[in-house]
Amino acid sequence: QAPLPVVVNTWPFKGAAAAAWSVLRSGGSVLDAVEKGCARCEEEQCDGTVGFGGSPDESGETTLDAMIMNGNTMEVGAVADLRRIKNAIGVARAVMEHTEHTMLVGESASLFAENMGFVAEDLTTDKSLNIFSQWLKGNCQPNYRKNVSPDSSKSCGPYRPEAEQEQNEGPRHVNIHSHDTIVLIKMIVSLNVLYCIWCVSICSRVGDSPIIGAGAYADSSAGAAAATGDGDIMMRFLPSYLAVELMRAGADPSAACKSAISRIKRHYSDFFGAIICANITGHYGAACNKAPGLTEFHFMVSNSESDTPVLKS
Ligand code: SD4
Repeated sequence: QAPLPVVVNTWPFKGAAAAAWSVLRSGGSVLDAVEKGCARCEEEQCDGTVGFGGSPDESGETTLDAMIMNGNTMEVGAVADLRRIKNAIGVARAVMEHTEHTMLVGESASLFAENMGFVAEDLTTDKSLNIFSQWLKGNCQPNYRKNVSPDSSKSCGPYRPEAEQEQNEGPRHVNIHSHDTIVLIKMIVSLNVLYCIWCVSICSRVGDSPIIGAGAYADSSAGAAAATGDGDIMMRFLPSYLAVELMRAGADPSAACKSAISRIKRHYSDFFGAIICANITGHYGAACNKAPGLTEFHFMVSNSESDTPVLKS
């Protein structure tokens, strides 16, 4: 038995880890801890990539994905392609607590949020505008479309389908600077969160973060897991669900994460991504695919052993 509770979050997002841990330490609920931790990242734009001002879509708008899951009750709230609302994790929680639904998407999700009292704001920043204007100038790789070609002299969009000819999918340019997710795991109940995005993505693109079993999964009878990385690839394998089921079958958390990563590697050997998980005895683990752009993966652990979040890799 390892110390419980334990909070595990992806990437060296110390502020988020500290926010979640301080809620638990002062006797707050797990859901509050998860929400506060994720919300801290939304406010701090962790690493400059989470939350508002993140990479825009092809219309220049930043949209957000988020999910929160209660591993005791198996209730979930998720939002995808959320517009104008910075606190995506708060909206996900509102979906869970104030509706009978599991996921709301797009403009209607934003209207729901506004009706629930969330403030509508522009999610654009100078940084996201700059990414967008570089993209308009053709200064980025069209790495998220296949069998299409730019219909102008630019090297990226707008695109039209290639007429007859099959074109191989080029290398995917996802790297440590295009990650945009904070995922927190707290045992017994769990959570997860959010956000997607590429350098620039096709409008209405949804990542793995709000997809149950892909971006995260929690079941208080087995454990919880969450994923970060190239969601377009990773969601095809439900790696978080797989990791939890492997722990249920007796695998230790590190082995469960490694197996979930290996499953994806069979098809996409150099995909960019990592998984973290924790079981109900307080043990945790992580694994990443050592690939171009990700040779080492860092995550944070908070439990009573140190009482402040500790960086692991
Ligand atoms: C996505 N998985 O939307 C997210 C991005 C991410 O670390 O986690 N990056 O594909």
